[in-house]
Amino acid sequence: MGTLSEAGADRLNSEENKSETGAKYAAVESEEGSTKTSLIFSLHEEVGALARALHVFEKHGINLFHIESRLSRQNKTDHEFYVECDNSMGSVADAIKQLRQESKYIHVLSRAHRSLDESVPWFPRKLRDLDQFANRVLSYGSELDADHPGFRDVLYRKRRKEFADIAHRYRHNQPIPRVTYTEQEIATWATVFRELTQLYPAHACKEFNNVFPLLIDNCGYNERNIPQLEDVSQFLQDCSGFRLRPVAGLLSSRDFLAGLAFRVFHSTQYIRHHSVPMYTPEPDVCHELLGHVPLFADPDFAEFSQEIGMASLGAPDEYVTRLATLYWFTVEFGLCVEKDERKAYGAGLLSSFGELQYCVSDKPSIMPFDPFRASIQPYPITSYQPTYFLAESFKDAKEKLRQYAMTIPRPFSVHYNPYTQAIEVIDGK
Ligand code: HBI
Ligand code: NLE
Ligand code: FE
Repeated sequence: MGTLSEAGADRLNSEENKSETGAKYAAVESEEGSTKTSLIFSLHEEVGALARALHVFEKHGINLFHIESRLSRQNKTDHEFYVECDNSMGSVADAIKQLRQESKYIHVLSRAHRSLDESVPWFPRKLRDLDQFANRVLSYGSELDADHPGFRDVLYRKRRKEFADIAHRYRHNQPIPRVTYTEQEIATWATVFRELTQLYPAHACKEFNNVFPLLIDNCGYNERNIPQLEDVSQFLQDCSGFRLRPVAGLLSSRDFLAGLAFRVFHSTQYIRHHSVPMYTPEPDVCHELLGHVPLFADPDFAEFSQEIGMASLGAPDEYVTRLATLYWFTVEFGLCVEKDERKAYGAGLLSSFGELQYCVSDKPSIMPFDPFRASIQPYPITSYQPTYFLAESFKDAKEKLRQYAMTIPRPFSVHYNPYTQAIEVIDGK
C-alpha cells in the first residue's frame, strides 16, 4: 500500500496561479457575494478527454453552473471549454491544479470575492462540509495492492467493496449503517480482542483502562461481537462530543486531520484479513474500536486531538505533513509515563498485540515528547516503530502542542464554536 505519510504529502499545494496570462480574455468582474469561478481550458485531442476533465470537478466536490465548448481563441484548430463553477463547495484550487496538468492551457478568468487569501488551502467550516471528503479518498477501500494479505482473496475484496460503498454513500447526520459481520470476521475480532484484553491491564494507560468497561457495558464490546460504529459514535458524543464517520479508504492527511478539528473521527468499518490478526499496517475496525475509541472518550485526550486538527486547517503543506507526523507519534504510537512505568496510549499500539508487547520492551528507543522534535522524526509505516515519544500527561502534551501550533504560519486564526459546530475564522489582516 502507499505510505500513510506520503498519502498526505502528494496533494493540495493549493496554489491557484496568481498571475494568469490569459491577457486576450477580458477578465469578468467578480460580483461581491457570488460564489462563481469562471475558467477556460483546452484539452489534448483524444477520446474521453472531456470526461476525464469533468471527473476532476466531481472528485473535488465542485458543482458546475455552466459549461460550453467553442473554437479556441488562441489556436483555430483547437477547442476550448468555458466553465463556470461554484467555489463555495469543494476545492476549486485543487481542481485547477490538477486540470493544469491535463490541459494544453487553462486560464482562470474570475474568482468571486472571498475573504481569505487565495493561497490558503480550502478547509471545511462546518460539519456538513466533511461530506466532501467522501469523494476524495486516496485509495478506495477495495483496491488492494499486490502485497496486501487479502489481495488474492476474492471474497475479502468483494467484502471490502461493500464497506467502501457504505462509506461513500454516507452523509452528515445519517445514522451509520449497521453491518452484519460474518463468522470468519467475528473469529478474527475474537482473536484480537482476546489477546489484547489480556495485555491492557499491564500496558494500557489508565485513561484507556477506565473507559474500557464502559464500552463493554454500553456498546457491545465483547469477544463474540464486533461493535457497531453507530452505537460507539453515540457513546462518544455523550462522553466528549467526538463522533465517528465511516470512511471508504485513506484520506489525505489534510482531510483526515481537518475532521479532528470538528471532533469527527473518520473510521473504517471493515476488518483486517484473517491471516494477520496480530499486526496490520492499515487501519481496520479492530484498530479504530479497540485502539482509538477508548481514548476519544477521555476529555483531555479529545481536546488534544482536536487541537492537532485545528492547527492543520489552512496550514501550508509542509506543516500539515509535520502535524501528521505529530499525530503519528501521539494519537497513533504515543507512550506516556505512569508511576515511572511506560504505558501505551497510541491506537496503533493498543490494537496490535504484537507491537503492544514490543513497545514496552527494551528494544525500541524512547525520547521525551517534544513536538518540535517529534514532528520531523522519520518513521516506517509497515513495521514496528524503532522510536517512540514519551509524554508526561495529555495535559502536558496539549500545552506543548499549543506552543508548537503557534509557530505555524497562517494569516488568520481559527476558533471552534461548539454551539454551531462551525469553525470561525478570525482574519489577521
Ligand atoms: N485516513 N481513513 C484514514 N485513516 C487514517 O488513520 C488516516 C488517514 N489518512 C492519513 C492518516 N491517517 C495519517 O497518516 C495522518 O496523515 C493523519
Ligand atoms: N498496526 C496496527 C494494528 O495492527 O492494529 C494498525 C495501525 C494503523 C495505523
Ligand atoms: Fe489510527
